[in-house]
Amino acid sequence: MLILKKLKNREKLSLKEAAKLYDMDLFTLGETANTIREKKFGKKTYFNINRHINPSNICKDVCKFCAFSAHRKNPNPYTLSIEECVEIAKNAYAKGAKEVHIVSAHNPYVGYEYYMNIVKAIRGELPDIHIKAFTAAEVNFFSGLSGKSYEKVLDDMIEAGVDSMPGGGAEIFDEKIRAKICKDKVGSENWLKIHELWHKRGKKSNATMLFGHIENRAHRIDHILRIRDLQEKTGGFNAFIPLVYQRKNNYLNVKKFLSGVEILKTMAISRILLENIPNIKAYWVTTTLNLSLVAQNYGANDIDGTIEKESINSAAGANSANGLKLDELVHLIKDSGYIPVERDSLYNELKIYK
Ligand code: V47
Repeated sequence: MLILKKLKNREKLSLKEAAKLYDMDLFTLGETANTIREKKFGKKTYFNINRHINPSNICKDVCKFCAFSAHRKNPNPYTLSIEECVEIAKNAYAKGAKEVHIVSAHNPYVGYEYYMNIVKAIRGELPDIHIKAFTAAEVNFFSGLSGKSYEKVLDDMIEAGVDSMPGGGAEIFDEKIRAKICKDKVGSENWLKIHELWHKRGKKSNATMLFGHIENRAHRIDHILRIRDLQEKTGGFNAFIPLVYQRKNNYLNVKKFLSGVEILKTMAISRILLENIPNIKAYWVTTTLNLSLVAQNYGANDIDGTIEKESINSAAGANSANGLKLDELVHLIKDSGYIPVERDSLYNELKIYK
């Protein structure tokens, strides 16, 4: 098969060729993806010790897949004070967390400074912790809120103490699907532009893809290839994270859900098409723990971290509200035949659990 031959020769696939990957059987895809994975990482699987902080769930936007923001199906609005955010970060740090992952709903009532001050206050108390904060969707929202350019917002984030950006808000880049699921959110071009500007500042970020809702396979391929193109220009993405759509408490009326085979094929295809991105993360929160462990054989080399508290996906039905204990994570990776490696947020290895 021509595509397989091209892949073996490490040749770049065109959109048309890439779209045919889903027609291949799972085992061939898995074998191809696993070869790339093992060449890069052997049997190592990365995780980190982190803490998610979601400062507010009050949102000016209405994304149909979202169960986190306060609305009819989840009517419990909250906004944490800056002091509360700092307390959460300090407690997590005391328990071993090396990263805080800060993502908020787009709360228009608290003001631009609120967001920057959360970062400044955490940085002031915890000079060593890695602050991964604010998706490109938030950067776009901050820009509208403050009248500042993307460039200025990103510079302010760096000055406040943000180290890297998470990959959220990408959803699916296809403009027609995007208009149906999250029409007021940052557009695809601007999502990519914001990451490009961030990378130009010498900073790293991740990229996600939300799949398993109303998109089709071609939309996923298109999404992955747009990420591949930007990575070719900047080299600034550390990880690609295919997020499996969670169905509860939201307004997307999805009737057909993905099979495990389709999820694993998507992991494998991500690994195959994104050879230029170092890490493929099977985020255990949306992939489920069991399937994340299987995904290690299908290209994934990272399963995120202990998290401690998770609000966005657990609101939509994921089994992640209270994170995962370190011991459990380590044992699960070991028992599945892989070597657990604690990493920092920039993928430096901190501890190998032999
Ligand atoms: O952008 C919202 C997604 C994302 C649902 O960069 C949903 O390391 C599934 O981006 N079903 C936020 N997904 C989470 C995120 C993330 C997570 C872990 C690590 C990193 C990283 C980034 O959650 C949102 C959106 O795409 N999301 N609702 C849902 N119902």
